[in-house]
Amino acid sequence: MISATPLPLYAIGLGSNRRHVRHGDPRQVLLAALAALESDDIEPVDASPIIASEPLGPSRRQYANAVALVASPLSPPDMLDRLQGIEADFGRRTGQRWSARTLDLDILLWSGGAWSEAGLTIPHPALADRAFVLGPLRAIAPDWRHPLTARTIRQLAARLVRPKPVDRNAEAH
Ligand code: A4P
Ligand code: MG
Repeated sequence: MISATPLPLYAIGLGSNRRHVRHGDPRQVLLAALAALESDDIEPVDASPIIASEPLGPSRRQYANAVALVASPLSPPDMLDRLQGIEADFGRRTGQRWSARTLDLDILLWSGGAWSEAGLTIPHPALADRAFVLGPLRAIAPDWRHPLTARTIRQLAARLVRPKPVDRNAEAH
């Protein structure tokens, strides 16, 4: 009998700011990575547009960023293993935090909720602070609620662009 239980969903963040010798510029790296995600137990559901974003951190090269929604029965640690295998296939250099990279794949959200162990935290801890993640994520999953804050992606994205209120005390002096 075919199970009626829907497969868990993952939101996967993709980033690149280096050319790949075969695939080409970062945008083409992400297109190749989206194709590489599909497998027997990872089913692509949707993909955001690919955006260009200014680098956060020390790297000076622009990034290409996107978010994919995939359905998969894999547990979060198994999904992370799989993503790290794909990163390695794309020639990612490891060891330098925030260095220029050919391909960075992060687990942003999982429909199972939160997960926390050494080396794996879901939701991704920086999710709510990063426009280059929330923008593409809003394009494909605006109503997904962050399991820890209960805010939707649409709300989190709106908070990032809203101007900060004027500090009236500071103004008075
Ligand atoms: N890890 C823990 N939780 C997760 C998760 N939910 N998904 C661990 C994926 N990995 C997770 O990550 C280091 C370790 O995080 C992994 O071994 C895994 O066990 P990494 O990707 O190997 O190292 P990193 O990416 O250099 O460090 P970090 O802190 O993950 O950096 P980020 O947060 O990935 O940021 N600017 C723009 N415009 N666009 C970008 O995409 N990306 C970064 C990297 C910096 N600036 C950027 C962008
Ligand atoms: Mg990362």
